[in-house]
Amino acid sequence: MPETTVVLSEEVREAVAARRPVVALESTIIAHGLPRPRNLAVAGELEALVREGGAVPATVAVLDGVARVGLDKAALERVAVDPAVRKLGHRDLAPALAAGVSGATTVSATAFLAARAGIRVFATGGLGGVHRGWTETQDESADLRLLARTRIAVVCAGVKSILDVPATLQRLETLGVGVLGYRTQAFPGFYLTSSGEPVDWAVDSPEEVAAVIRAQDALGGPESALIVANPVPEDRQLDPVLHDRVLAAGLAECRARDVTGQAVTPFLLEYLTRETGGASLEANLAAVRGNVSLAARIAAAR
Ligand code: PSU
Ligand code: MN
Repeated sequence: MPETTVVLSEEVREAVAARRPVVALESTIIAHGLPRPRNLAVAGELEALVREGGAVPATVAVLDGVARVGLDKAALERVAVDPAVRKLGHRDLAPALAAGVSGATTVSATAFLAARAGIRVFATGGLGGVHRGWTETQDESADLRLLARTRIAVVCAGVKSILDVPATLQRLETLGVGVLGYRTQAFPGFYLTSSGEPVDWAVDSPEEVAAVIRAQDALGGPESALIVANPVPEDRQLDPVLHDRVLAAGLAECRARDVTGQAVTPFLLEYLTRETGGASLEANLAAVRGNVSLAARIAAAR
């Protein structure tokens, strides 16, 4: 890749070169997943949490046609406040670079760029996956296919509960993406501590996750991600009854308004925030914070 296609910040470049701990962070959650103006404060807070955990934060985004790994303060602010910032999955990167536009990167685009930059650990809120009603809409997040081809550990609170969680777990199995439950035997439910689905492998410490990453590297073979599924603490989860009720209404609203494609996930996240009086947002933030802190400890344990 030409040196100007993917640009690492000086701090990230030096840390990667010296094999110091680095954690990649996505920017779609900042630009399209959280309400303004809180999103800017959260962006800074997440970077600070990575540092507290002993790692260098590398938030990823595309600015004026340049893919950037590691943003300075001004760039982070642009991602948070500029309404022209688009949502970019992996497949959108080439057209965005060619057109010279700016965009926030989803899990698929972030994982791709972070892995290219030599970063091994990535934290987000909840992954994309198979949407409910998939048989009609064929809406499956590009996150899954990309994670099947990318060697990176992704710390997340499972997949977003707006999705068809059992179908998403099936797809992850088919695609050969490993899933570890972090201190849990149940796959987390994003806003909820548990999705009710089991996981095959559970780990108890950052060191154990690091050992799995080392084993994956030692095995070699086809590249694929490792999902570290870290549940939101029970006392921070969204009330499950409220969750189910508001989500059902949100899904119906989504259909009634014919919201499709890239707009579905931001629409539902915003709907839940509004209709739960902000409670879903707090659960989302608690999950993301926990994931970012854990990712930093995993990166530091490698
Ligand atoms: N996690 C969150 N909030 C978000 C996302 C993740 O807590 O907004 C974003 C991620 O960028 C993920 C995207 O890749 O939602 C999935 O969107 P879609 O379903 O359109 O692929
Ligand atoms: Mn989608």
